[in-house]
Amino acid sequence: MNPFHPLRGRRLSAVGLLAATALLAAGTAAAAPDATTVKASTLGAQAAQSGRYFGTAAAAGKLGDSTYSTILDREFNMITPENEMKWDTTERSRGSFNFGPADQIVNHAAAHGQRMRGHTLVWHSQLPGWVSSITDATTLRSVMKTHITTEMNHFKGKIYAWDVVNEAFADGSSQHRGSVFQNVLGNGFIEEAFRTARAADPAAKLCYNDYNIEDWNAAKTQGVYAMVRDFKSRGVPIDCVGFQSHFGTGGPPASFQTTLSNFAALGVDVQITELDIAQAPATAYANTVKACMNVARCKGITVWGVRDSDSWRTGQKPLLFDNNGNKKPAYNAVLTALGGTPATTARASAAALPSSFRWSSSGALIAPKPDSTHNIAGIKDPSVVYYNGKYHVFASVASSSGYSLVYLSFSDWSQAGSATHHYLDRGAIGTGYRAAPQIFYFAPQKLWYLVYQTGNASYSTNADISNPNGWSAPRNFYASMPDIIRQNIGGGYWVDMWVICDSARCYLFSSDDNGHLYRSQTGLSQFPNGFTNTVIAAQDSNKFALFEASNVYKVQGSNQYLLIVEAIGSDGRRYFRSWTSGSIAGSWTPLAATESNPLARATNVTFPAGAWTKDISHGEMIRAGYDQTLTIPSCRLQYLYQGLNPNASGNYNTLPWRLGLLTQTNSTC
Ligand code: G2I
Repeated sequence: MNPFHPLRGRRLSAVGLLAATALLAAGTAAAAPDATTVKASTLGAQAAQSGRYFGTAAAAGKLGDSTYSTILDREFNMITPENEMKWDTTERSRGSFNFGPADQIVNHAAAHGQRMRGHTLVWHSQLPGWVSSITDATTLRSVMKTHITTEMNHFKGKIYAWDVVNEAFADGSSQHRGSVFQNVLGNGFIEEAFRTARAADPAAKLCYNDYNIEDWNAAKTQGVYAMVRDFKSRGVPIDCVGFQSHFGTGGPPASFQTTLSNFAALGVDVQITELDIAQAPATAYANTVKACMNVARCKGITVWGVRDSDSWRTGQKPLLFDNNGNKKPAYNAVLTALGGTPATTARASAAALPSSFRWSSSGALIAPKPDSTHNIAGIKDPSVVYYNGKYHVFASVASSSGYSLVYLSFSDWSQAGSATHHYLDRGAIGTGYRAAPQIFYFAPQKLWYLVYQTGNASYSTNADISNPNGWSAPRNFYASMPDIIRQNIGGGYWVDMWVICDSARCYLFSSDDNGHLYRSQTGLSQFPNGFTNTVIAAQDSNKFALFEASNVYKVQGSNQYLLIVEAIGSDGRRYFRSWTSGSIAGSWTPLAATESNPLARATNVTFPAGAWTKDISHGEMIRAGYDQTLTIPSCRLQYLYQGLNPNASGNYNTLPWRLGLLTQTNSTC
């Protein structure tokens, strides 16, 4: 953001304004992606294009294996812990809970924007002896209730769907199998488990999960179907059925799609939850995926492991990646069946993002809260992460005497307006010019970073994002303004510092209110030190077309980065332009980059709660994770922005900026 410049009321001529736009392009620029033909090049991103997910089972002990985690984070946007949420890990002895291994996976998923399936709460297998030896119904009922409630409470808000009961039906039969739950509690134990689960976490989807229920003609399938039909007719809470899909070389039975659609017709989602196929024939995998794609309520597919060497049936080589992490023929068959293009022929610019956008805006959700020492007129430049069940918002607060920073947190946007505002100048960050914050978790150091402008590019760190007093005193990224900025800044201001990292480097972007976007870099292991090699990443001869407030993000499940930059339109109003690139330091290809096809401008935003602003100005996307990779989802984007009463005028620093939330309305998921 521009702290000093009184640009309001300025009207610019549209003629020739954007025609003059020319971004620096290093290397060959790809053609602009066409939203109607572009295909994604990873399983998760491709599944997302039809509103589905593509997941895998993962093991906590393998997250440190970089081949494994690279594939995990590139390809999959749903994770099921392979063993870590099972009873023999989570409650090995009565009342003594251990969520450590599962937390590792949940934290990894949160940091990488992946959703989670919870597996599993009530299962006859991997059950500690102290449970299976219970003979008294009152005790077992109480033990089961405590187990479900404690585990679901621990992971509340972090699990998309729970396998509440697993494998309760007998092989080759339509009856329940024998188990301590069946034998001691009787047929009603499944219903009891589901009712307990709904009470524990009403937001999670509750699934019944089993194997050998894929063939519509099998007695076991009919038994589970009758149970789900009965539950739905009596209002027993059940939302989904998981078909494990551990197949032999022939793949799914011919009736699999019929089975999926018949269950879906009962009013539940269906999911393929543990897919693996002996020898991984490409056709068998493709047939499985097609069965899901042809059923609207088939919400996603999870394979049971990453590489063949990770599989519980490793000798049968049943997965999509070989022991070295190479894609097998079945991988391309799956990507194609999901509607994608195999990576060998995919275009470098493949993106899940559309090339035009439409949004709906909230009303003004967050207004300044002046106090006796903060005579604040506007709240601006928000940065936001969703972490630990809360939105954490950092913003500039502006008054006639200058700028400082504020922090607030809330669990739901409906509570944003009532959240307490903590002024960060009360702590070590101190008073004076501090503005335009950016928040992220730097995973390699297990530290939160707050990056902001002070005249230099500065940062503070904190081990606990929720503690406003925990921030360190400001330090600078640069000894002084880099020469290239000094030479190009003209009459502008050095503003809006923005850090993003890939697996090797961190990059620091900044703007100069004079038509230049700068980029410096340092090694991931050197961060926050060593920013050097400052270059002009993008420029425009019309400074208003490439003004300030740039953000750069990784698009989840794709090889794409998104750049957005705030511009001042021919009507004098703020709006955003966008570009994509295959790498952070690469060339930027226009996506929605004009006044008539903007990323976000008052002209492509509807205001159901009233058109409270004509400016869509400095803000931040709601990210899929919270770490230094700044990953955003590829669909249903949300952008927290600053807006302004169109009739406001006067000193730029005392304008009544408020924060509102845009939600994308033209995504396909
Ligand atoms: O059996 C295949 C799957 C069938 N449906 C339910 C799933 O939860 C089940 O997964 C497998 C895991 O893939 C295995 O990894 O469940 C097995 C246990 O029933 C898991 O095996 C266990 C071994 O039995 C343990 O000895 C071992 O310590 O894996 C553990 C961790 O490697």
